[in-house]
Amino acid sequence: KPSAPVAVTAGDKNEFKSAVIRHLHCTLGTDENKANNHAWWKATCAAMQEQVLEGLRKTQKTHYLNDTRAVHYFSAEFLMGRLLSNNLQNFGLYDVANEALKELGIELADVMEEEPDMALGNGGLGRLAACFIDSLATMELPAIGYGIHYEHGLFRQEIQNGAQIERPDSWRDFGNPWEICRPESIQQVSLYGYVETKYGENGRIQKEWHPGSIVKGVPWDIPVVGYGGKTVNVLRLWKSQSSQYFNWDVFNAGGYVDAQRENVQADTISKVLYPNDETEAGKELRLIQQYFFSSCSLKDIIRRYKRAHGDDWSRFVDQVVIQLNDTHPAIAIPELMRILVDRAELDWDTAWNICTKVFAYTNHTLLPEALEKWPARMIEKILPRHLEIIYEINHRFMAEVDAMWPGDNAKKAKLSIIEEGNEKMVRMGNLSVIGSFAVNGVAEIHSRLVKKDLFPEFDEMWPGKLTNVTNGITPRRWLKACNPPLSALIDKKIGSDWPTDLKKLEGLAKFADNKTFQKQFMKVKLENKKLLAQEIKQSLDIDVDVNAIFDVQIKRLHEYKRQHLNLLHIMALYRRLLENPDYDMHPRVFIFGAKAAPGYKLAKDIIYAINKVADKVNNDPRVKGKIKVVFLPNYRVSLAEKMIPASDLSEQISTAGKEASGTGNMKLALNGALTIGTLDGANIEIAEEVGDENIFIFGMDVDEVHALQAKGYKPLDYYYRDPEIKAVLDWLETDYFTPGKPGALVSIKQSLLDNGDPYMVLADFRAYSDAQILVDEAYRDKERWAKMAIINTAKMGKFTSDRSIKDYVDRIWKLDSCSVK
Ligand code: 26V
Repeated sequence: KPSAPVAVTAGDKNEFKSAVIRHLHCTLGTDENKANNHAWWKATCAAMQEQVLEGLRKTQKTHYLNDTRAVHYFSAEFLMGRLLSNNLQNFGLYDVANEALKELGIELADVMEEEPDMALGNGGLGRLAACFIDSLATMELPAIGYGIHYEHGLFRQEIQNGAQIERPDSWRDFGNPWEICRPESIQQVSLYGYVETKYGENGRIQKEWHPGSIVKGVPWDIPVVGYGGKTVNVLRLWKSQSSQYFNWDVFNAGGYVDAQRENVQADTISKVLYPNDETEAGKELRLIQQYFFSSCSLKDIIRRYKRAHGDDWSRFVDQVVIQLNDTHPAIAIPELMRILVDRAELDWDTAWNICTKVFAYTNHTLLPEALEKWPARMIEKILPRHLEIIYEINHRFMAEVDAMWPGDNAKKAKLSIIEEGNEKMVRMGNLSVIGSFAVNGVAEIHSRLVKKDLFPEFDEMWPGKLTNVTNGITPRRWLKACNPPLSALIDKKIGSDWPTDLKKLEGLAKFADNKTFQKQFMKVKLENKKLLAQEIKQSLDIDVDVNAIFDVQIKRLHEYKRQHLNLLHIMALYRRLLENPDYDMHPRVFIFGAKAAPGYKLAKDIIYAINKVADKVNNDPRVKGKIKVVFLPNYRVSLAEKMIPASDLSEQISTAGKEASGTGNMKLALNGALTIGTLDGANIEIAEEVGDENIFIFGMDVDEVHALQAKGYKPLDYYYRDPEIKAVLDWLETDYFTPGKPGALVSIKQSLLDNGDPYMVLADFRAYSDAQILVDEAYRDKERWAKMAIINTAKMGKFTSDRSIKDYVDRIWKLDSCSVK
């Protein structure tokens, strides 16, 4: 078990201090008098990095000597956020660093604010990957994360006159103190070109891919420090670089010249992270990104394997398991087949047997528009040999389908990797299921729907292959580091080993009725709310009442997440107050954080509407400060760390069946926020843990959603039957919130009425509004609310990512931990 942080000794402190000074002088070329906070930040990181790298060396040596089986987590996204606080905490050096800097006249908190977020992800999927590698290191499991070293992470959001503007994110502009370049492990990746069919001496058909261009993949390693500081794994991110190589053979082959013109500029491959977008723009480069990092990573794994086992492939499946984080790295499946069949010259069946024992796949969404499909023509152009291999995999698989359902062409059409139609498409989900030994969804309900609605035939063909692993979050970042006062209170009550054994929090439940503890717990919440109020004042110049309910919805902006349901309810409250100045409600601050994909028009319109309603409500004296609406720009990991500890109410209001899991729901509940939510994703499991009396569940469940869809959902019925809904929607059409610009908010009304309200906002509105009344009542009873909040924190043990990782290890990866001395 990793030990709790030790008390600060003068020796540690002085050592840390001199390391910081040394780096200020020798790494940064400045001194104590000249250094600004940015320089102090870098020097502090460098001092920390000395210890991190020692841990890394020990870990790598131990894993090498023990020839350990390892999991390789392939993910196009790792949303790491900031690392200094995390690394200090995990090494138990936070207090040491804090006091060392204090003696130098520097505030650690200010220094930490200098660190740019590593925003190499869109949202839940990328942050999950970051939590998972934290847990893997903490649990001393041999693991490596593989991804892309994007030069620009997710765009920075600015709000101008209420509208979202995207600006480039430049997290590395002034250098990143954590990363280490490893030129000794560069890989080469081929693209474009053509395939030559040859006949070997033994009569065997040989395929040779003559690539049109070759790019270099340069690995940059980020150390991943486990809690307790013993195991330090790596996150290996590949940066593309042009190689000198140009294939003159191909060039001279004449006919191919034009095709090769499409050569990508090698260094654009890892230039920018794509936002989850509705639009199809930049598709080709995205596929190249996926292949680029999958191929580099596979070759890296194989190089390491060969160092220990030479050309003997028989032990590969014992040493290597690869987890595919969604279908983004699915092209790794045909890539491994290519390497084994074309390069290592294994026969197809041997190679396929290896492949299907190595890969496991996690599905993160059921939304049809988010399921990846690539035009076969595009794959053929970029990866001609891979398309052949995909066809071969499919051909053999179709024979299996025929054996199971003889002559059933409908089944074949549905299960085929290839979707026939105007344009042939390659279904990456089907490829992933067929090429993996395990497939999992990310919450119970989601996994049930993966089996029942998305892949029912696969479930029938391979019973047990489709399974569930409920998501989790690391309590090191999402409680200990982001909420020090609550952590200290918990330590005092139940001891300090909960960060690695989160079920221990149950020990708080017995104090839920204790008035003193309730007061202490809510005092911490109040202090956190004051800090957030300062942040809100600073960033938006809005004054908020810290005794109001802090009602928080933080997540990507998408119709299925229904920020507009929240907004309609705010407008309804506002209207009630205008109609009846005595309308009885506890003051509320509605706080949003959300980025919209740049091409997602309606999502941007919803952000605009939130900001316009905020302008009006916040400045209307008739409201008497009872409602404030706050949209905090540029929602990101480091902002989440400030918002979550200060939240009273957590909005988890997706249409049932649409949110695969959610992980913000877990972070908020862990920090003592109560959930208002639908029976969707992990909300269901949160309700099971905390009990129905400690959560506000409302609205249709997934069966009711399906039933209403089947019978024909008519949003106009709700519009005409519920005068409040009608009034609020009609309000959007006026220029009340957008003076001089009537109709500026009309697209929201249109999507709900003319476009059929695809996520059934109106159907759930009244239930939501009623649940909000119950929230209001509960909050006014201070003791009742305190008790509920404490129970929420106490019952979150299940949602540690350590538990998720243990599920993966026991049921899928079959890994042993390896302790590092
Ligand atoms: C992608 C796209 C792309 C096209 C436009 C619409 C759209 C909508 C969503 C997505 C995201 C797909 C994958 C994803 O991020 N899923 C999230 O994974 C989290 C971790 O498992 C989970 O908690 C979230 O519920 C799930 O949405």
